Amino acid sequence: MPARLASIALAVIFLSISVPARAATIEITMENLVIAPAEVSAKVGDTIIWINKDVFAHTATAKNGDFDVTLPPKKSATSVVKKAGTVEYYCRYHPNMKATLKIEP
Ligand SMILES: [Cu+2]
Repeated sequence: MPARLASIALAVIFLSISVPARAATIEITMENLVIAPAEVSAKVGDTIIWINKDVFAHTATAKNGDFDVTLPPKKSATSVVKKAGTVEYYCRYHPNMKATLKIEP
């Protein structure tokens, strides 16, 4: 009996770890004045890691004002996705750097 209880307990522990959908972490890199990937799908609650590999500063500035992340040279920053929708963003210093974030609820 104790062995059976132990296996049930293990199953409960396993389920409680694996069932909740864990928020994803998404990396977006800025290198040589290019944002990659240019289009990313995310969900509310996901974390975005912005990585600036260039030797100058960039920003990730949402056209609709939802976020504005400043990235000093060779630095990274994180932000959590809070609102659903398709957000176009760009770099304020290099307006040719553009990308899209598709956020599902
Ligand atoms: Cu830039």
